[in-house]
Parts: sequence; structure tokens; C-alpha cells
Amino acid sequence: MKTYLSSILLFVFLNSFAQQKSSILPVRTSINLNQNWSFAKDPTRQFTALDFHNLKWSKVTIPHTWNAFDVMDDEPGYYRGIGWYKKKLALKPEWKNKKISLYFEGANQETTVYLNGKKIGSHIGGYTAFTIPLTDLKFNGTDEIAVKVDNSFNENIAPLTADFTFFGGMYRNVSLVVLNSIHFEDNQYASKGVYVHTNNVSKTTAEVIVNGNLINSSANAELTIRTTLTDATGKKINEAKTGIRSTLNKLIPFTLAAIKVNNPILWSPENPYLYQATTQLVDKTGKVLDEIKLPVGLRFFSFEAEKGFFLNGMPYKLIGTSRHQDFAGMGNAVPSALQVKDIELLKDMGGNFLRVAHYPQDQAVLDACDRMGILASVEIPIVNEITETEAFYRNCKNMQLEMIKQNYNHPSIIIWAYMNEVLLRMKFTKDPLRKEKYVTNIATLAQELEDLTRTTDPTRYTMMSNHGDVTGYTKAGLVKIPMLVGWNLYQGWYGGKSEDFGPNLDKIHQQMPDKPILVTEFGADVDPRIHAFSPVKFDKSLEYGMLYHQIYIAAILKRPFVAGAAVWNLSDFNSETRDETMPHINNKGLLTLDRQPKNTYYLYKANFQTKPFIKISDGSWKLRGGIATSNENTVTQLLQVISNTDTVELYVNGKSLGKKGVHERVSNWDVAFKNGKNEIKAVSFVSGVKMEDLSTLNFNLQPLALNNPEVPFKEINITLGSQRQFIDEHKQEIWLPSQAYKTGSWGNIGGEVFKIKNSSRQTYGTDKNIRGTANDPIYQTQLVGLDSYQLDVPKGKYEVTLHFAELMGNGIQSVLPYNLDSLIAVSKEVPPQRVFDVYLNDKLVIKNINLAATYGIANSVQKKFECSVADDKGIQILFKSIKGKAVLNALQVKKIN
Ligand code: GCB
Repeated sequence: MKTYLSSILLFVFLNSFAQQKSSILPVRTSINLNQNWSFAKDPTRQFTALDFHNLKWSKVTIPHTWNAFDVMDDEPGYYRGIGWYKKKLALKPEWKNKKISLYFEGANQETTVYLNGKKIGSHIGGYTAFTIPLTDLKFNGTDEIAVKVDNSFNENIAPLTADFTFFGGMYRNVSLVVLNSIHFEDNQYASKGVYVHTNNVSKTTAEVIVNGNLINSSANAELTIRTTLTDATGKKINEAKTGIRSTLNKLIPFTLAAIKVNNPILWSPENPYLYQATTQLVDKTGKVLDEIKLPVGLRFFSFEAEKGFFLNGMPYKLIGTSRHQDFAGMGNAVPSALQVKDIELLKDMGGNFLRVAHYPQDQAVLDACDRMGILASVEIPIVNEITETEAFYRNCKNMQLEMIKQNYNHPSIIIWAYMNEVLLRMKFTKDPLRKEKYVTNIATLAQELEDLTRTTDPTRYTMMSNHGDVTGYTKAGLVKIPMLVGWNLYQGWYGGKSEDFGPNLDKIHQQMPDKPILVTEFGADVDPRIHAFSPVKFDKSLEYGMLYHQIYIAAILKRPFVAGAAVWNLSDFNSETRDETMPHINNKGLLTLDRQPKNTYYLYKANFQTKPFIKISDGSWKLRGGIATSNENTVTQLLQVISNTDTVELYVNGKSLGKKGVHERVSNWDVAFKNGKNEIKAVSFVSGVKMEDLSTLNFNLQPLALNNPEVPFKEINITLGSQRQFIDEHKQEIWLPSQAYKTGSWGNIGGEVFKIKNSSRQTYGTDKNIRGTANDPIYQTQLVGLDSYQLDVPKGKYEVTLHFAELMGNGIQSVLPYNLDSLIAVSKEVPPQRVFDVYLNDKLVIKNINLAATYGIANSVQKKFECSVADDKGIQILFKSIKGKAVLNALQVKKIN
């Protein structure tokens, strides 16, 4: 919550900054309209722009989503319906003869716009910009715009289903654009109407070509269109111009002669050098009527099936991440400055590639890619499946055109894509003929989008991203349609082992030796609160994530035919339909939802950023704990140092542990932590220059014997049926896995680890959302059928809290929503109803507890007691079954006296 709050404050600050900056250009005036909107939900869907005054209005600022908070609760689902926005316009009288329009950078997902109660335009699709012309304005201060936005499911609008939350609202900037009656225009696709591309680029020469459309709504006129190309210092390189006689109210296309550049400075990630093309519309008297400034990056690139990607004639591995646009506490209504920060983080990690997934994003993102040198792929949101209707096809094609035309001028873009895992949610599986028709219809849509893309922009490559069903996509004819194929591969996560990834890539390449391929997704969920010393798939530990990514990075770098790879995902993101350890969030990010780096981010940084780098992998583990195995009062645990240097020297509490080599960017150390603060220093020398990283780790040591006078017992938090360590940073609690009871120490007597029976599905405990807690992992595992729990604590007064949740029963075995292995057997087992008593030091404290019947399935239940220990028998918790087997999920014991 703390981080959410600071994010929100930052948001308010950045937003007011954006207001002050609203740009007044000499010929195009663009006024930021983000302030002072009124907003109301219309769950009954019955209001119109004439009678909506009775709704419950509140003041909002754009960017705005109505789902920012309802996705943060524990309940599934979020408001998908209608939201109304209204605002009065302040118009200047001198604009009376100008062309005035509203420019929406994005609203999710169907928008209808009204002026003074009358409908004046609409837009379909949540991720592209649109322009609504304003005519019939009154100019007397009463002009009111109303905007109806609807994020309900609509079978004709992509995405239909996806592993991300479809936040509703006017979530990107809105502005008022005032233009002369003669201006550049693309009235259908909300682009600026001027396009720039390059041709014949080499190290010695390049050509810059500008084309576009203009419109004249005043009187026929003789006009000149002129483009001036300047270098990054503003020095003129050359210009091109043409004369045009414009006829009234007709869209007039134009193309200028190529502007030559000798010895160009080529654009690349290492040197993202931008020229600028300023295109002006000039009348007979020399007056400039319109002007558009566009960045120009001179670069040439190609993909080869065998050798991968080439930039400016050199082999170049594309490495980066995919990105979703949401942020902690804000949903998708994120100010541009924060979005730019993401690109800075990607750059800082050494990334040179961004897959803008699964939909076009804020212009600020691609502007940042242009400036910082990140090559990009952008796609429309056809995800998982299609609807076989004319309207769906039409909307998809329209989105594709909007995407290309609105983003055409970004030199960073090299790929347009249009489908993601479109065979994942296969329809008509029981009717082979109908299924075949469905697949044919997908291929037809793909081909139409492909053709449209190639004609609209022949300067870029096309791509489709598929899940691991190589045969399915090949048979469906989908592999041969796009110029590049992206594979989303999750060996070692949704199926198989991480080590299978490399051989799987080889197989794919052998099957389609002529096709350039990228790995457009790979990743493993990392919940940074979870750690494991023997990490296993699905435990969500940071340590499993590290191993997974080490294996993937090595496999990608080894294979030249892999043109590029994008980690799924740059950061964690909202996905309402997910449960698991952090319900409603997909944890495959290298950064958290509020952009804190996980250790996996540093692993990429050590691999791909070229400056010397050293980092103690404390990450989220500055607070950790462990159980002493002897009476030494130290606990030896693994500590990793992430670095791109060859050797690391590690100091613990001022003492050197010696030097060690770095393997796959990690050096592993067994550190004997003492109780309390441990000062760690990692040192490396690069070309004689010393570099170091410092960290203070707070270690909570549990002595072997709980009555050890040197480490007096204060508190212990234990999870059962788990081998993970869980850190609750807010409460500063460390949860350690239980152990079998040892005399003098503590542990469970009896009990089996909870497993979902008769299921080939892999989970760690259950992956069901546990209601009533944010610490789901504590409750998602348990011991079943235990006899007792014994803690040999010293004499004193204690608070004992037992944590339960019923993990069996209807609904508990939901299939992972995005499990890519479709052949998973789901247990249909009905829960054994358990009823049991609990005794604390011989006293009956819980009688006849029936978790399922009393509290329901997957609800967290806490029972707190006090007890006094007056002898050396410690604390004994006894479980007596009446029906079925007793369970315990977690246990906390605190000394209070
Ligand atoms: C995929 C999807 C992506 C999901 C991801 C996951 O293959 O393309 O949208 O979020 O897997 O995490 O399951």
C-alpha cells in the first residue's frame, strides 16, 4: 500500500506538470483537456446524453479508469459496463473559422461522443487514438461534451479473452486540436496526415521521403508543401518541395521528392541519432498554414532465417521484453512520464527490443524508443481466439490500419504484428468439420491483415506470435502467412523442463528452416516474497526464476537463428482472472507492478548491459531468516552476487570469504549469517578499477534449541506443507517452512503435504485465491492428518495463532486460466468433510471445527489463543480428528511475557 500511495502522489504531480506544458504551437494548437471532468457509472445502461444528469457524478482527471481500485480487492471480477464523462469547453472566439476537433489518445473500449446532447461520433477499440470533429459549436461558454465509454464484452471487438485486465475508461490524454481550414489531414485514422520513411539507406547515403494528405475547407488555393531535413543540432541538410492546387473539401494526397543525405549518421540502439523532418504547408504569400515535425532515424535492417536479425548491415541479437501498460494502483490510467520510465528501465537493463504487447500503447512509449534506441514490434489485440463475423473482421482491420498510420513515423518500429496465440482457445473441439472451418476463417483473417499491412507499410516486417503447438499452427497455414514467426515458449513453466527450451528451438528451426523466428515470450512467475533453497517449478520463488532465466539466456545466445527474444514481461501486470500466490496479478515481470527490480532484472542487466556491473542479490530478501542446525548460532545460506565481471570477492561482516569466479553472471556463496544485521560487501576489479556493492541484510535466526539464552525466543512464524520462505515486508514477518519435530526444538508430528489428488496439473499446494488475506502463500499449502505440533519454548506467556484454510472442495481445482498445456486432467474429487478438535497444552481450544461448512472453501481462518508455559513441556498443540483428517496451514507463536 505504501508504494501504491507514493505512486499515486507521483501521478498527481506528473499530471499537473502535463497540464502546465500543454503545447501551443504556432499553426497547430493542441490544448490538453485532461482537467475538470465529471464522471458517473451507468450500471443500468439506461441513460442518454439528454437525461444523464441524475447519475451520481464525481470529479475526475484524465487519464482515468473506473477499475483502478476494484481490481485491488480480493473478489474476482471488475466493473465492465458504461461510464459517462462530461465537461464544458472553454473556446476562444478567434477559433470560429478554424477546424476544431477532439483528439482522444485512447479509451477502452467503445466510445460515443456527444456535443450538447447530440451524438457527433464514435470509436471502436480500446488501444488506438481517434479524432472527433466539432462542428455546430455555440462559442458562448455552454458547449458541453459528453463521452460514453463502455468496456463490456463485445464479441465483435478484440480482445475477446486475454490474460490481462480490460480496464475501462478514458485512460489516455484528451486534447482539443485547433487547425487552420487548410491543413494536413488523415480524417479516418487519427494520424497527423504526414508520413516519413527512408529508402536506400547505407553507410554512405540515405533518402528521406515524405508523403501525406491535406484538406482545404476554405477556398481553392495555390499551396506549397515543403519538407526541411535538419540534423540533431538543427542544421539544415536538405529540403524537398512541391506546388499543389487544392480543391475545396477534397483530400489531396502528395509525395515529395526524396531528400538525399550523404554519409548519414545511422540510428541504432548504441547511437539513436535522430534527424528531423519539418513539413510545412505554405500559401502564396509565404504564410505557414500547417506544420508537422517528425523524427527521422536512418537505419536499415533485415531478418534471415539462418542468421537472425541484421541492423545497419551487422548481425544484431534483439533482446528485451514485452510490456503491458498498467501500473500499481492506477490500472491503465498511467501518466506518460511513468510509461517513459519503463523504457528507461528496459534500456538500463541492456535491452534493445520491446514487444509492445498485446495492443498499441501510449505514443510516449514509442517516442522514448525512438530517442533511446529500442527496436520495437507493435501489435493489435487479437488474442486467443476470433469471432467469425464480418464486424469482427472489419474492426480488426480498422485497428491494424489505425495502428500503422498512427505509429508509422517511429523509426524504432521494425515489426507490425496482429495475432497472439490465436489457436489457444480452440472452438468447436467436438465437431471436427466445424473446427476446421473455424481454423480456415482464422487463416483468412490473418491473410487479409497480412495483405493490408504489406500494402500500407512495405518498409517493415510482419509477425504473428504463436504458442508452442508448432504442428497446429503449421497445419492451419498460419506459419507461412507472416514474414516472421514469434514463438511463445514456456518449457520449464507450463510444461516440461527449462532445459527442453533449447532443443525445442532447434526442432522448430528444423521444421521451418526458411522462416526467421523470434521468441516473443518466455517467463516464469516470480513472487518476490517467496524464496526457496531447492526451487521447483510453480513454487513462484525468485530462485526458480533465476535458474529458469539463466538457462533461457544461454540457449538464446547460443543460437544465431533466433533473431530475438522478449521476456514475458517487463513488469508484473493485472490479470483479473488469475488466482495463485498474488491473486489478479501475473507475476512473470522482471519488475514488480510498481516497478521494483527483482533479481531476475539484474540477471538481464549483468548479461546485456555493457558497463561493469556488480549487485548483491538481496532484492526483496533484505529481511530473511533461517534455522540453525547446530548450537553455533549462525545459519549458512546461499547468497548470490550478480555480475558481469570474472571474479568477485565477498566480505561478510568485515571478513573476506575469498574470491570466486562468476558463472553465467552469478557467483554463489555460502554465507554464515548471524542473528541481526549482516553487512555484506561484494568487490570486483575491472581493468584495475575497483567496483563494489554494499548491502545490509537483516537476519532472523531461529536457534536449534528454542531455549537458547544467547538468542532469546521472541517469535516464530511457520508454514506447513511448504519448503518456501515467505517474507511479509509490511508486517516485517518471516515465515519459515515447518520441520519434523526434534527434541528441544520444534516441529510437526505426523502429517502429509497437501496435494491435489488425481491431477496431473502442477501446482504448489493449491493455486486458488485464498480470501481474506494478502498473504495467500501462507494458506495455499498445509499438512493433512497431523497428530500434533510441538514447540519446546522456554517458560513464559505466549500468543499462539493457528491459520487454516480448507483447500479441498468444489471449485478448488480450477484450471489455470492460461495453462498452455491443454491436456490437463482436472480432479473432480469432492472434499472429504473434516471435523476436528484442537487442544493447546491439554486444554480444548477449538471444538468440532468444520472448515468447509463453517468458513467455506479457500477462506483464511485465524484462531488466536494465549497460553502459559510453566514447566519444560513447552507448547503442544494436539489435533483430534472426529471425521476426515485434521489440517494446519500455518502457525505463529509469539512470546508476550
Ligand atoms: C502467454 C500469453 C500472455 C500470458 C502469458 C502467461 O502465452 O501470450 O498473454 O500472459 O502467456 O503468463 O501465461
